[in-house]
Amino acid sequence: MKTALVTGATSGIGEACARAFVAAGWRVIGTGRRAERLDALKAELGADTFHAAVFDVRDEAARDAALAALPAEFAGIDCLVNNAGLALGTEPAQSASLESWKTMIDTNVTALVSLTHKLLPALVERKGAIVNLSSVAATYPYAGGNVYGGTKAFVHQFSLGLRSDLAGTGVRVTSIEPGMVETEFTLVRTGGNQQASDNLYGGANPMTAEDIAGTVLWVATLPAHLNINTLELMPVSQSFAGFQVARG
Ligand code: NDP
Ligand code: 8X3
Repeated sequence: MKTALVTGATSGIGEACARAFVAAGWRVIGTGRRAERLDALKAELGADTFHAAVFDVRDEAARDAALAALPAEFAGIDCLVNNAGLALGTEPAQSASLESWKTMIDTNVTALVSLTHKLLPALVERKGAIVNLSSVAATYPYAGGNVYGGTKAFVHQFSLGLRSDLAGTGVRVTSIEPGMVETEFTLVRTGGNQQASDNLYGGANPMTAEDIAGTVLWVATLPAHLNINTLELMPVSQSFAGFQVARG
């Protein structure tokens, strides 16, 4: 039985990944700050297959304590799903909050890098897999995407760099780059504005967390000689628009 560690399993894509991996016969360590949600997932999925690890990904001491306390059967990690992340705000850079920028960098970049660094030796030993959640925002800039897009571009390029360094180890690395997925993402981004979230997803037939979880599971369970480097997904309703021109 293989084990996946999924960061950000209290909601959205991470929660769907936990369900998908367990349904496929994996053990899952699910992480997040909201203990009650992880407890509910544990009650649903069973303590034999789901372990709740409650910590803020930015808190390395709390993370290390949670990893050190893993039950023996969850201690060998075969797949790291670096999913925990967020966008904060849609303001233009010139009026954005520096605190929000730092929170996005600390969460989406620094914490992801730090956890990956921590688990790499074990992943090499087990010829494991790393699946990183980037975004279409890594490639396509949009107004108000500033630092969020920058963090996801980092995740994309870090994933490719990892592949280079891991040559010959058998460890697989993938950058998953979704467009619009209906989760709590927009609620978080707007500071809890349900109307803004409903307006964005309403009538758009967006992707679901389950769509992305199915893709993450597919990537992680491909034959061992195959590596998906990057995988970009959008709902059919979402596509590209042209450049803007400021006149006058
Ligand atoms: P959600 O807001 O639904 O879920 C985010 C998850 O990240 C939660 O479980 C949350 O847990 C966790 N998280 C955030 N900050 C921290 C922290 N400091 N410490 C621990 N856990 C944290 O959003 P999504 O499921 O949509 O997002 C998952 C990933 O997918 C993110 O990296 C996002 O950037 C990416 N993505 C999302 C897209 C979308 O359209 N929804 C599109 C492309 C990429 P908790 O709050 O309990 O700590
Ligand atoms: C989230 C997708 O398009 O809202 O990463 O930036 S988008």
